[in-house]
Amino acid sequence: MSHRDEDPHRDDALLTAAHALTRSSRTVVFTGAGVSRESGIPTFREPETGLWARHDPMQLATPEAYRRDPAFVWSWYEHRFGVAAAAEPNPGHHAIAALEQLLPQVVVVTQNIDGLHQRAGSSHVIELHGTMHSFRCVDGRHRGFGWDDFAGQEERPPRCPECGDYLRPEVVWFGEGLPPEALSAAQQLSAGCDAMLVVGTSGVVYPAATVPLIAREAGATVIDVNPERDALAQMSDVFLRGPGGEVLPRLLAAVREHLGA
Ligand code: BV8
Repeated sequence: MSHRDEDPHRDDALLTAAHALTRSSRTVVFTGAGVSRESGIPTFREPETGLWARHDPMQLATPEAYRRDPAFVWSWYEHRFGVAAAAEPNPGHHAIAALEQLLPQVVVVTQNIDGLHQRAGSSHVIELHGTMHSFRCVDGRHRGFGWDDFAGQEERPPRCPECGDYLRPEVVWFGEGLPPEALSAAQQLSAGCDAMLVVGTSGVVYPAATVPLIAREAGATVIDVNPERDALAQMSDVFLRGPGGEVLPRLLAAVREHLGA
């Protein structure tokens, strides 16, 4: 299929994408920070506000930063947890969840840690970079703690209820390996999918960024949804320019129309 870099307001690009999705028996939706942008959660490419305005997230999301100043890094996650808790899934998240009712198999592979896909109703979500909703002690011996497990503690970062070591979020920091089972599941699904819908990612963070490349190598139709025409748009079969919260509901409507649903 030739590359189509079209304005999603022109029907042909949207119809091409909808047609590819309706013919797909195994669909992967690969998302990054951009899919949560319209829920009010800043992407990594936008300057943070407040305390973190002078910091590059790439410098904060590292084990070194946590070792250097655990309380500061912890406060960044506590802030982001509050932003995510106050946020609502946007129409883009909901459209992705609705695809599950229309297509045979839809799996979401996300780089995000905000949990908004699950809150929108997506039932099969692979979190490549972990989650901010679960914590472990620094050496990883005790895992799966929730915020309620240390609500009574004043100290920040809180201490592991089992061993007293500092707790940290169960996210993947730069320089840390991705959860092997999540990464291999994502790579296998990408190698076996017929269509991949890529939403809101700059595609610069590896090895997550290999996900759409694996899909393309396997012959899947790759559809990229992004306001910016970036490197991923170049390698996609269809590029739908625009914010996910606007483009995805239109794409969902076109899929419904295709299916006569
Ligand atoms: C590792 C969790 C080794 C934490 C994150 C080659 C191979 C392997 C590794 C590397 C490599 N080269 C370099 C590396 C190292 C590094 C890396 O990739 N660095 C980059 C910067 C070059 N990778 C790693 O360190 C990884 N680990 O390789 O370890 C190893 C292996 C085994 C054993 C031990 C060690 C770990 C990477 C994971 C880091 N953790 N997140 C947290 O969230 O706090 S990454 C974090 O940043 C996010 O999760 C996300 O993945 C990434 C930012 O990417 P995006 O999601 O794409 O967001 P971004 O802001 O960049 O872009 C937003 C997009 O949305 C834009 O395109 C924008 O146009 C668009 N947009 C805006 N508005 C909207 C929109 N789209 C739609 N709608 C809108 N409204």
